[in-house]
Amino acid sequence: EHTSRGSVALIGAPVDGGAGLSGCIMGPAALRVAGLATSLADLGVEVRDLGDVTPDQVSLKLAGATHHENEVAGFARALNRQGYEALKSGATPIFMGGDHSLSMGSVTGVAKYAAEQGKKLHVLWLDAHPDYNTPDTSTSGNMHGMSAALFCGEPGFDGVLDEPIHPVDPKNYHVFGARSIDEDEGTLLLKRGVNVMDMRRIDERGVVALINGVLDAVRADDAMFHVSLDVDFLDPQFAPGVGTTVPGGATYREAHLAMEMICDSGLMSSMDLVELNPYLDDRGKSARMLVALTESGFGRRVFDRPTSTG
Ligand code: 6HN
Ligand code: MN
Ligand code: MN
Ligand code: MN
Repeated sequence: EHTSRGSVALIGAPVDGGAGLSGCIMGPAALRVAGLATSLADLGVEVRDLGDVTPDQVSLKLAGATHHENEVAGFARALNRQGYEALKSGATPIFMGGDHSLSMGSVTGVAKYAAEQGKKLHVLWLDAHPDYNTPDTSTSGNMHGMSAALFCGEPGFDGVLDEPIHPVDPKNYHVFGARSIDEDEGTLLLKRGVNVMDMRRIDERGVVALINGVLDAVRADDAMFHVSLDVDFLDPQFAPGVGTTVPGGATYREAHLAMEMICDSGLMSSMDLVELNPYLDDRGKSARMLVALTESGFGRRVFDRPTSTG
């Protein structure tokens, strides 16, 4: 009872310049080697691999010490178009990163499609970080820490996309697993009313109550639902192949439970798999983890049971 959309479209996004460390360029290749397409096919999902996108040529200068804006913007523009087209064709796009700056393209493309359908878009961000810096608040200049600020319509990103965006309402931006938030970033998140579920809240309330809260909000709005999975959502012991490890992350079961509940809801309409850095990985461990979590999001279960809500 996974997503009602017909098929999955895999879209490779080997963008690397948004992260502080290089290596995410190999992410899409590692996800293919780890068997993402065949794993989904084995679950009865129809899969098309559209290959890696070719970034647009862009010439742009953002404020402050922002790095690699042309590479990031080039991928964002191409991914925006591909994601929009994939949804229009009836498929569920899965964007294979690449660093998290790719969501500047994936989410804005999905938002464009949602707006055309007269629908709102909710975004669930499974990540150690909220990625809500602007070129003004960022202390690193790394654009993978800015993607959500862009798609929620914060200022400072003029010229990254080549058309006006349909901003996600910050109240419909749900961060799950946060445990590293920059000072000015935190101030902005509070001001905008973003739904930040940090690790302490997950410890206190548990995955089930919090994820059900998100799913209820999506249902109440009859909205589209994008899930963005950053490798560093997981505790580094389960997924070391990422440049921005932070201790105290989601366990193997917490992460799977979240994906299983998302699957049962039937609500997910698009997904990102980001920040996989195969150069830093331990014999494919993190790539396999992303594949396994995607399987849980598309119907893999240990045991069938009469009700899906347990
Ligand atoms: N990510 N907040 C830090 C920064 O540089 O802005 C870390 C960003 C991490 C990015 O998780 O995709
Ligand atoms: Mn620059
Ligand atoms: Mn991230
Ligand atoms: Mn992160």
